[in-house]
Parts: sequence; C-alpha cells; structure tokens
Amino acid sequence: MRRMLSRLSVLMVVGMMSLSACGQKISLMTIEGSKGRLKAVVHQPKLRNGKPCPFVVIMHGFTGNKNENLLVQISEGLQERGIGSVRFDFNGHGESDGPFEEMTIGNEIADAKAVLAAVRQLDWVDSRRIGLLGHSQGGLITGLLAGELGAAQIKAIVQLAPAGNISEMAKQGEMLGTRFDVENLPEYVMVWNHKVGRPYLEYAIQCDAYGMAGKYKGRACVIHGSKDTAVPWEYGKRFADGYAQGKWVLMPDDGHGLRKHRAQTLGEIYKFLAGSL
Ligand code: FER
Repeated sequence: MRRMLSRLSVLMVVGMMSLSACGQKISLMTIEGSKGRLKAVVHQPKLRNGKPCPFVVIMHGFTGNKNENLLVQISEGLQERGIGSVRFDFNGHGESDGPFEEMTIGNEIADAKAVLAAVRQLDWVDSRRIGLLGHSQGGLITGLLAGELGAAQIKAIVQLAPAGNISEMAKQGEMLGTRFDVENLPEYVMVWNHKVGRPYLEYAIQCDAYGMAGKYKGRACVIHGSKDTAVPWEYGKRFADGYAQGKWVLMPDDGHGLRKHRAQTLGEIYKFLAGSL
C-alpha cells in the first residue's frame, strides 16, 4: 500500500512537471464569495510571446460542481488553444462554503463577480478579453451577469442549456416537477433531493431573466440539446433570439448534459470563443 502511494505521488509530480514543461499550469485558488470561501481551479495556457491571454469564467449548474466532465473538458480544450479559464464551486456546492439551502441565483451572481474580480488580478490574464460560460443554472447566471456588466467588461458568453425556465416556472409555482404556493411560500421545497430555500424561490419569482440577459450587446452563443427534459430547448432559443448578436446551436437528440454530441459541442465552444475573445 505504502509503495503504491509513493508511486502515485511520483506519478503526480511527473504529471505536474510535464504540464509546466509545455508552459501550461493548473492551480488551485480560494476566493472569498457571498457565503464564505469558494474553491476554484485555474487553467493557465502557454502564453504567446509572454503576452496576457483571453480568459473564460466557467460556471456549473444547480447541484453541480466544478469537476464535471463537461467543464473539465472545456477548460482543457481552451488551455490547448491559448485561452485560460477558471472552474469553481458556487456556494453550497462541491468544496465551497455555505449551506445549500441558502443558495440563491442572486448570491451565485455575487460569487461569480468575486471570481471575476480575483482572476482580473492575475497578471497573465488579459482583462479586455474575458468571457463567461455556464451550464444550465450556470448558463442563467452567465446571461444575467453579462446583461448587468455589459460588453465593455464581458467580451463574449456561451450558455449551455441555460435554465430560463427557473424564473418562468417559479412564477407559476413550479420547480422541476415540485409544486409550491406562490402566495404563501414554504420555508423550503425539495428539488432533486436538495432543500431549495425560500430566498431562492423569492429571487427566482422576481427575476426577469430574459429582460436582464437581453441587455447584453456582446457576442453570445447558446447551445442546447433537442431532447433536454430539465430545460426544454425553447428556453435556450429565447435567450439566443433576445441578444443583438446571438448564435443558436441545437444539438439533435441530445439531453441536458450534452453528452451525445460532446465532441461537436466542444468544437462549437472552441470555435466561438477563439473567434470572439
Ligand atoms: C428548474 C429548472 C432547471 C430548477 C433548476 C433547473 C431549481 C436547473 C437545472 C440545472 O442547473 O441543471 O426549475 O429549479
């Protein structure tokens, strides 16, 4: 067992050395967020002529985390193409602080702003070429934050299966099949085996997702699976249609996790971001 462990640690050191030998680095970061510390993984690409690089802030969905396959693949693919990125856990998710029950769309926006501010401080990041990318609830945060900050601060965005239905359905007292009384909000509702607190419901109900996101004038790309049951594709199309520069990509027969045509989805993301940042 001991020998195995020491072998493993040698392997890890070698792995890290080979990563830095070709000029790429992966590092861990802890950032003060809305409900305590946020844990993040930063991908630094090989810099071209030592110049700062474009950078993408990557956001997971409801009950998700920064280490999901899709998000790791995106970070690695961007890194290969000279684009840096950060993946992080929102409050109440993964390794970050905060009880899940206190998580709201509003405090996730605050988390994303804290992460943005932290990565802007990195001297190898080109602050004029920052993009946002999010999956599902993270895609909703992407649109809301881009609408608030504008194209001067956010050069381009990618929304993967963005959950515009959260606010639309909450107004009607529904959340992924769970019903509640909008006039008399409960302390919490159970969604996907997680306690979603009243503050989440309140924020979702008052949130004008499409109005806010539609203020964004930069380049936007929305990718959605045609067989997504958690967030039907029409909600994604509505985001794309609302942007001044919205690109819409429908993945045939794909689901919420965009697994079926993964290589094609990744290709669309890289092409769009390399051409937009
Ligand atoms: C909802 C619709 C979609 C909802 C959450 C989602 C909490 C998000 C799913 C995801 O991020 O994968 O009504 O309520």
